[in-house]
Amino acid sequence: MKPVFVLNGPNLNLLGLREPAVYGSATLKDVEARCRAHAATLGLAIDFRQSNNEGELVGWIHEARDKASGIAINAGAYTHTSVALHDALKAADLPSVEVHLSNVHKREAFRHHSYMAPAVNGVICGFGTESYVLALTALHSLLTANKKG
Ligand code: CA2
Repeated sequence: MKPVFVLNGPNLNLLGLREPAVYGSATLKDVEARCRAHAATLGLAIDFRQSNNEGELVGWIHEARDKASGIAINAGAYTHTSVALHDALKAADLPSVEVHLSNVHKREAFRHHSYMAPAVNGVICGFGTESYVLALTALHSLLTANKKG
């Protein structure tokens, strides 16, 4: 099976280095390692990437159309601003999950709206690094059932 793309947006490269009270002490490398270990138990391959550039993230979603079986995306702050990422996810037409470390609904009002949510199968937020693990489990279920929701 093709890999699942795990895509991470702006500032997620700072995880564990700043704001541990909000995002925890795990670094993005730690999150990647956790994803790799869990994906292996599910029999999934993953391609884990991070970019601070909206256009690069759009390009990776386009690439996923041919090269990935599904997408887990933490678009960071672009979650709340990016029609371009919304359109790319819709066009990709792959099983997909929006993921957040924090519970965005408990935070500032500007984080309550997501442009990703209407373009994906489901949303997981608020469980820290575990959110990624849950997102991979959800993608595995979608892929096993071979449905797009
Ligand atoms: O909770 C999440 O996963 C977020 O996607 C994280 C984004 C934020 O803009 C979203 O509203 C929710 C922020 C990315 C990480 O930003 C950091 C900033 C400073 C230090 C560490 C991480």
